[in-house]
Amino acid sequence: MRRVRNQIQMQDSLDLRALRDIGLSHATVQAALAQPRPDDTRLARVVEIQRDHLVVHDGVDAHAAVPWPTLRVALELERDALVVGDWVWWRAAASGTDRGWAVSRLPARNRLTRRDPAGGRQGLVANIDTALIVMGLDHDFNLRRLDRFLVLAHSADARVVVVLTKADECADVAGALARARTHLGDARDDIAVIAVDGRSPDAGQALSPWLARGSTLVTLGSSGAGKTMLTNTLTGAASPTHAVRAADGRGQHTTTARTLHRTAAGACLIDTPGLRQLWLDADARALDDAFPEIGTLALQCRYRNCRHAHEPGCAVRAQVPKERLVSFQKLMREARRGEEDIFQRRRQVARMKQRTRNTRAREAVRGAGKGDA
Ligand SMILES: Nc1nc2c(ncn2[C@@H]2O[C@H](COP(=O)(O)OP(=O)(O)OP(=O)(O)O)[C@@H](O)[C@H]2O)c(=O)[nH]1
Ligand SMILES: [Mg+2]
Ligand SMILES: [Zn+2]
Repeated sequence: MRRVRNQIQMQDSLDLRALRDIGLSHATVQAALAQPRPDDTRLARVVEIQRDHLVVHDGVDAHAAVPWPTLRVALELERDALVVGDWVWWRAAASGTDRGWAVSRLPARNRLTRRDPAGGRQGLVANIDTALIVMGLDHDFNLRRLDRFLVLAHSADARVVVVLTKADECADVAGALARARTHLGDARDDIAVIAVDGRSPDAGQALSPWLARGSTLVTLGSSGAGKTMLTNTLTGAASPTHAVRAADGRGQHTTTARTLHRTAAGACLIDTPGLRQLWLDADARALDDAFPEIGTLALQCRYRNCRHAHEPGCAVRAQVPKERLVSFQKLMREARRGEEDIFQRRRQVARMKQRTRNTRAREAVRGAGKGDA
């Protein structure tokens, strides 16, 4: 092991330093050392996924790449895909014009996932320290949606900052902040809630505690919430001069791909497209974790099987803000439905496998019969 480590250090000590700047953590280095390193490869981070290729960054430059055939097959079999934020062993292209290869993937520290409409699991981003849940203080402010994004962030064990944007357009910023704070309650005082004008450099100041060099953040929120505006402010990118979309003529530019950027302070920030449909990839236990106060208070309900609906002596209903309880119950129903779907799908797969086995057995018998004749 030490020999391998020395090898990596000797070859790449400079690169390792550069890689730390794009979010390489100690845990990932450990994982890299524990894995056999494919020939002629270096560590790189996936910073962008396009339809037919990915872009990886080796700490110095960005390179177009495609998954190595064995990795592609393995990912297809696992119904898994590379996501922005993943670390890979990357092999440079033979010639400058070709695409390089993502040869194998390193285990991720965490991964944000959602269900797809078919019930499968879709990876969104990986290796995240902090999730910025972005909500506009216009029509976008919605506490139930906040809870939904919270569960998503919580399942990856990421720190959460609620960023209320468009503070400049809101008459009662203090009121909105207080509503969000009350909604989350003391149980979630680990979550910071801030209001910003996403176009102003002050936003970077307000977020500075989470923008340490080498840490990785992701923006989450619905379309139009101000995720890209905030990303541009934090990265110091010039104000986007995107073409006006003919379809809506509102001059809005909707993000279509997840991409990792470096902020002026040296953090990595992944901007994501607005999630129109966020099917949760969470089970009942994950929800209990994300709403810790409900489980604690439930111990004080008069009835042990209290559903916190109309039962007398319900401690949860008495103390949890109504909107938060409603979103908990809705998410719980959704999670249970999701779990049922999974069991159903497993039964379906088992039936299909059995049918294939039966068919094979029949064919074998028939084949054997022919051999006899
Ligand atoms: N006044 C004001 N406008 C903002 C602020 N943040 C964003 N906007 C505007 O809101 C609109 C949408 O912002 P975007 O950053 O593109 O929204 P988004 O969340 O990236 O949207 P999608 O990419 O579709 O998910 C743009 O016209 C921005 O200029 C803000 O803090 N104040
Ligand atoms: Mg955007
Ligand atoms: Zn109760």
